Amino acid sequence: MAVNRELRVADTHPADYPTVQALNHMGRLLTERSQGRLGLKVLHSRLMGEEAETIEHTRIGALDMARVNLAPLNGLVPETIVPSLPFLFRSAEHLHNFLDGPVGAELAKALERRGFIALAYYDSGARSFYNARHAIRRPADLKGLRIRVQQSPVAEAMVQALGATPAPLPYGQVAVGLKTGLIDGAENNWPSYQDARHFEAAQFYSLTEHSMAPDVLLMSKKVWDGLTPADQDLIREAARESVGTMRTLWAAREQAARDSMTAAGINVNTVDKAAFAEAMRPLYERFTADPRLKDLLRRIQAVP
Ligand code: GTR
Repeated sequence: MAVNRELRVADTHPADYPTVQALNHMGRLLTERSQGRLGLKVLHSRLMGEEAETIEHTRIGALDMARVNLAPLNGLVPETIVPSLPFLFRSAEHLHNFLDGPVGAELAKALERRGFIALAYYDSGARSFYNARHAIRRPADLKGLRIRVQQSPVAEAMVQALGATPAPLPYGQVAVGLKTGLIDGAENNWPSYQDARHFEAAQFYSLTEHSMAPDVLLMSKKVWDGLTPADQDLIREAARESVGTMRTLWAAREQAARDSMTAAGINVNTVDKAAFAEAMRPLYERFTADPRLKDLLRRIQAVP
């Protein structure tokens, strides 16, 4: 169907990544239901630049939407710090209950105050450390390693708490950084580790599962405010429906990536998780000094 107005949405992931597929699904729904008045142009594979740029472009309205992780928003929207804290979510169920409930809606309000309409939260699994040197079993094994982290003060502090040196590089530079030895390792979920080809140089994947910061689909509030309420409803509804698709795709993709990486001979090991949680605990005090954030933390923890 020919589309009248194509909203441009940026995603750094490649065409077959679950987030991109979920956006394609959302675009189809939107076009069908608006009878061709609205659609999505999904600009994947970093076509619109790295995550930090797509966030800024969305904020100022130069881009309509961006699918990003919460961590690179930490500097801009303080409330996003809380769900980016390590060892916060007890399970995917705890995370979903938070995102789908009133506390998730409150986070969306905080994003709105900073110029973003949060249309949907997408799964991003659990992030673990991987590196080119040796298996990481306890925090001391990270000592002295240079580890790439997302561009967020929380992510930097996490690695510092373990005695490693954080390197906040954009996602697109990680594979080369690993290959050239600029960095020793990084941390991410299984699908990113595989699709961004980090496994080629970093062959030790250690199951710290320290962070479950979700992804989010942001729309520019500037663009949003120029739409009719009826079109806003259509967009919200299509985004809401893409979440179920995303969760199904994610669960399958996460397992498939883990299986294929294991079959390819990657060294996978379990860790002493309690020791990692303990080493990172001081981040809670440091990053939730603001009483509003402390309160948000308590309420996320209290979600069943
Ligand atoms: C991925 C996430 C991306 C990006 C990336 C990174 O898991 O989906 O949005 O934040 O990690 O490490 O930069």
